Amino acid sequence: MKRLLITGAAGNVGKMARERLAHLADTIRLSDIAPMDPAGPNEEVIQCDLADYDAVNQLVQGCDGILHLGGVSVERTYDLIESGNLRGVHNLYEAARANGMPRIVFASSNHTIGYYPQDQRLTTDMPTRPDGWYGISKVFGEAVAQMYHAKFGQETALVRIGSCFERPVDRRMMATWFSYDDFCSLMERIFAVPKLGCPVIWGVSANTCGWWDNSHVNWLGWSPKDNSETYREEVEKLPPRPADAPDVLWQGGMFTADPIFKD
Ligand code: NAI
Ligand code: 15L
Repeated sequence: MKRLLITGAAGNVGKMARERLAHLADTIRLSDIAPMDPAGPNEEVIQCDLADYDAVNQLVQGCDGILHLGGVSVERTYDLIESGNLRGVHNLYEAARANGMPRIVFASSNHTIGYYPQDQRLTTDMPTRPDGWYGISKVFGEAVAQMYHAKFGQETALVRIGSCFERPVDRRMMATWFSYDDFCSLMERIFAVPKLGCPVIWGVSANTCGWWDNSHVNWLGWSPKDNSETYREEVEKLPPRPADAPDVLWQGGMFTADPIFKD
């Protein structure tokens, strides 16, 4: 690839991707609404709001791949989510259509299916059950990507990320953990395969007690290597949770207990 755009580059996953995915393109273009570290060699840094179409259109120009991590990443007010995640996704897909349809990775979320119980195993063809406006915004993003694929042939990997952190830090994450190594190897495969289409992919490591079946994307040639069991001992030391706690009942965990935020 000549130029890969990473949105949300000031965020947790964005900073990790900046460090670890530089080899994917000659130039990495980094963008966020928040300030970022200055550009290093082979980097471009452009601060912009995803809700501003003209800025996003300029941002996408000259890019042949996009890792779209930018947007509101937790439950917030509808207005905030509308701006970053609804208008932002609209702007990104319209800008991509105007600029040669670079392949996109859309950072979707397990909160698209947060209201499934933890004792159910899921495939990606099951109906969504979002657990808040944040989850709804990710369902919206997936639908936008699918429509742009059907209408225009725009390719997107819809990666429903579980919990992308250095290590699992609670019991629920024993099922949802997505290690940085596995995240990076998935990105490598997504940008390497000759034909991608618009698959939904669970962004999760090879956790023994995981909930999600990725067998429909075996053709990607991606095998996650990490397993949360490595951290079982430290996670089991945490205080036990009540049997009726949201993070024990629901795949979306504590997000299911969030209110509808008004400010
Ligand atoms: P984060 O909140 O650390 O990073 C998101 C970045 O997007 C922030 O730096 C923020 O400034 C930027 N942003 C927000 N609104 C924006 C706007 N209007 N214009 C431009 N930039 C804007 O989130 P994190 O953890 O790095 O996640 C990255 C992506 O992956 C997010 O889209 C999140 O929804 C998704 N995801 C992450 C998971 C995780 O476990 N970290 C799990 C599931 C999904
Ligand atoms: C998400 O979608 C969030 O962006 C992230 O902050 C985590 O909370 C993650 O899901 C999770 O469910 O663990």
